[in-house]
Amino acid sequence: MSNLLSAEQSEYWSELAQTYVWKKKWDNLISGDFHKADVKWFNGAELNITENCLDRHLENRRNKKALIFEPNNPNEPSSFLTYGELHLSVCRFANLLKSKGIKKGDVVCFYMGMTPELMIGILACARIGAIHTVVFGGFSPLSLRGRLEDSKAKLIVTHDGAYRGDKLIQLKAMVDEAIEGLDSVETVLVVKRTNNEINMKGGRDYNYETVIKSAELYCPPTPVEAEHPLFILYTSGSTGKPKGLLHTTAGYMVHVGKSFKDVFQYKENDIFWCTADIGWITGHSYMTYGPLLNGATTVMFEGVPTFPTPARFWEVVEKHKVTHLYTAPTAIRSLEKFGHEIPDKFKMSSLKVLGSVGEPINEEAWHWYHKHVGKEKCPIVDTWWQTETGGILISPMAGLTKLKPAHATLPLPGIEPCLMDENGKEIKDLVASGNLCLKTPWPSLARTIYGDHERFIQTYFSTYPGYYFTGDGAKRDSDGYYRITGRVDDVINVSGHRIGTAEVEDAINEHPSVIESAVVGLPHPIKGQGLYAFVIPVDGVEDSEALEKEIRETVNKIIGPIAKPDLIQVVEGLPKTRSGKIMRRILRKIVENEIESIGDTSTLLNPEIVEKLIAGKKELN
Ligand code: 6R9
Repeated sequence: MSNLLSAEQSEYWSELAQTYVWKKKWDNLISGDFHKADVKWFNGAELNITENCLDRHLENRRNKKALIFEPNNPNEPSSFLTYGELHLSVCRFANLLKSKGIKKGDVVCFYMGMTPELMIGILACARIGAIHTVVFGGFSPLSLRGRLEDSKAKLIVTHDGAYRGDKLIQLKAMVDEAIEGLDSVETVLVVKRTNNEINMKGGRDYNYETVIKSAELYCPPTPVEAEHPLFILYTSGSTGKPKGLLHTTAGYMVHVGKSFKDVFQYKENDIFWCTADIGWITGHSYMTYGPLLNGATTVMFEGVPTFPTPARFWEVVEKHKVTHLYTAPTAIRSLEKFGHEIPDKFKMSSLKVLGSVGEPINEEAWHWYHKHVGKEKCPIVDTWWQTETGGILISPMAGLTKLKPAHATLPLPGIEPCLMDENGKEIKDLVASGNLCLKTPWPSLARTIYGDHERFIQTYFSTYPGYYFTGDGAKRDSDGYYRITGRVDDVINVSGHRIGTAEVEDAINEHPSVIESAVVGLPHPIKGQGLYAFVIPVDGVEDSEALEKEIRETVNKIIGPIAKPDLIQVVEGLPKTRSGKIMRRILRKIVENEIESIGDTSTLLNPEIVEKLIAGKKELN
């Protein structure tokens, strides 16, 4: 037993783990500590997570719907897979992967739209001990290439094209571009969706529909060690290139399955709809693994909230009798904009619980969601967690925890958050505000940054030795409730997606007319935060619409559309310290219109620049 956990915590996690199916039980619950960032759980155990998601339900839930698929276009019929059918599909996909040479420990990349094959595919990897890495379809070919180089994926699964609202995204063509000259990718499986014309390279590219035909119907689950990698998921940090967070099998399973049940108070026959894309952690944990571990029915939606009309979400809720809707504040705000008359037309009487995730939810959006969607009878669970934490850590339990708008409230069982002051000490007072850390390990914490354990230690365990540092700031009130205030590092949360300022700056600086740039978060009515870029051009280049357009296009090409700056201000200089460091704090104050709290600028290398930046500030339309 680790001296990090209390006896009660150890008992809690081991009793919980007993509720799952194991090939071999663990010898010891936990080893390692936060100092070396080498915590391991359920040492010596063997299992297969898909046996827990699928096989064990076959006896009682074979004919129950596991997955309901709602296509982008409402005129196309929806479809579903029962547990029996999902099990069969996963087995066949797993056999197909094997026939293409994929073995335990190999990495398989998914760059797809949201169709059942994506969920089937990642489960097929888990079935044979291969590691999945899903790259969101909104990332550019260059971003995809970076992730492929880092993960050394041998096989990619993609679509010919993907539908998102009124757009057709040419995924296969983007894959072709991404893997040009990249030898590590041996095979590309192409699932047909849009029937747009694509190029197929002989010996490398295969039509999924053709090759799946010869796949055997049953694939036994490969037993893997508790700490065998389950997936890699890339996310942005405050510096450098995206980090591939590595999650392992047993610990992830144990916490994700239980947190799903606890937070949402899931009951048999509920219909759970998480609107996230599987390209993000929420789609992994609460569209796929969490619901399936509990034998639930999970809804997968291919489209976007506003296509073909802003009533789409409410239509889906009524059509599939959704009981749980789990979405992001940015989606709520984007629908709020069209007026409450739209959701007011829908009874949505099936709804029992609403969820929020991805960014702080502002009180106005909270009340709108509560009144017009939940009709004042559904609790809202404001769930705080991260790609790194694997599952929800701080959240109300629906119907059990007294709610406070915009508060993530209390930690889940077994979880021990704390707040740190500016001297790096834990704040013992109940009412406090500080940087949010976790004091003790929990099973679903990521184990490392793929290929860079040193960076893992540096990023999460060095700021406060002995603690996991989240990168978020938070407040704690007299009820012990946590309210997450947002990132305290250089990560910007755009529509609930994490974007590193350094990454965007590097992309902007690739433009030949740019010398230097600085990107900060911009308060944004829909996205929560947008991106505001200050750009220093080379001599003789003036601010122009054409330049701004080119800069956005450069970012689009290097990272993808989600990282395009909302506003670009061309400037002659940036406020710098005498050691040459950009004073981002000042830039943030300018962008947030908090000029009076900029403070003393006299120690800057170039104090005169501040006034000029304020004078030239751009505004959202
Ligand atoms: C699950 C997910 C993590 C960051 C996190 C924080 C913000 C997530 C939140 C929230 C306030 C909530 N965040 N949930 N902030 N209230 N309920 O979103 O993972 O994409 O890794 O983002 O999102 O800033 O640190 P990920």
